[in-house]
Amino acid sequence: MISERDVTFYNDHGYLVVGEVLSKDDVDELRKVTDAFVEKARQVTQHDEIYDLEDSHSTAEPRVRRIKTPHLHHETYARMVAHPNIMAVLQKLWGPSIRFDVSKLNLKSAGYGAPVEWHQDWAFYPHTNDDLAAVGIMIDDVDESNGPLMVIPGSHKGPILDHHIDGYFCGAINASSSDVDFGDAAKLTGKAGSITIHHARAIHGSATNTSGRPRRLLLHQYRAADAWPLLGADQAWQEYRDSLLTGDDTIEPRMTNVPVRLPLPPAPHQGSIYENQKSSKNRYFETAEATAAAAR
Ligand SMILES: O=C(O)CCC(=O)C(=O)O
Repeated sequence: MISERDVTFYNDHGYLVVGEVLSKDDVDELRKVTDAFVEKARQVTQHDEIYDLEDSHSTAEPRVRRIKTPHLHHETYARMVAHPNIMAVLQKLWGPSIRFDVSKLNLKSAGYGAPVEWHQDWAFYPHTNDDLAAVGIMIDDVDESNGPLMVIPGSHKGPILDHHIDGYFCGAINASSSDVDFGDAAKLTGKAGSITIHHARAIHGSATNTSGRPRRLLLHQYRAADAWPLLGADQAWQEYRDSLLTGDDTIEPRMTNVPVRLPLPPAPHQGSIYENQKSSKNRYFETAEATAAAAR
């Protein structure tokens, strides 16, 4: 699925886009299932186990920001977790033994889909080694105008930046006090059925979708089987072991020299990264609500 050149690119830059990973049938099915989930959100009035809602959500106009753990809620999403093409890409990067962590589907709907402030996934879940990445399946065509995922090239080799505010974790980098040049960000665009891969230490974020087209990205978090979460596994032991998708399991974590900052004490707003980031100050991306308020 990917070449040695792609591996070198990923190792140097901390991200990769791979085209034609999913078939058109897979993409059509994902769209259909996702539309049905959004329709069902009419009955939902607040965040729950499945739905994370936009601030402007209503039953008349259901606005879903994220479907949480979609692989647990529909067989179509579950089938994508160990998709052979995705496994082939990850094995080329890390070797044979791959473990799944969790999935989430960020909808970033046309016209208002919420931004995600700059952050490093590693700030949320440091491990004993950093063979960890998030794979984003593009359910829609993604271009520069519908809120592509953006990554600061090479940032996966740098420090873990401060993701705290007022002494609490907030899941976002303070854009005005960091010396990162966010203008350097690469925009991860591609046709529906492509995937993005970003290293867990890479600085990334995405803007409000002000275009007339949705940008639905189904994100899967994966790790090498020998990368152990420093905060401990969320699941029961057997469930953790069952999350091995390919290769061999081990109870001997591989330790490497990685920078760590713990996401503690926890963010005051819980439930999703969007909620965590609510307490951040000096936001980089303007929300649709802020744009509307400024226009009034
Ligand atoms: O959906 C996006 O553009 C950003 C995804 C992300 O970084 C996250 O959900 O943690």
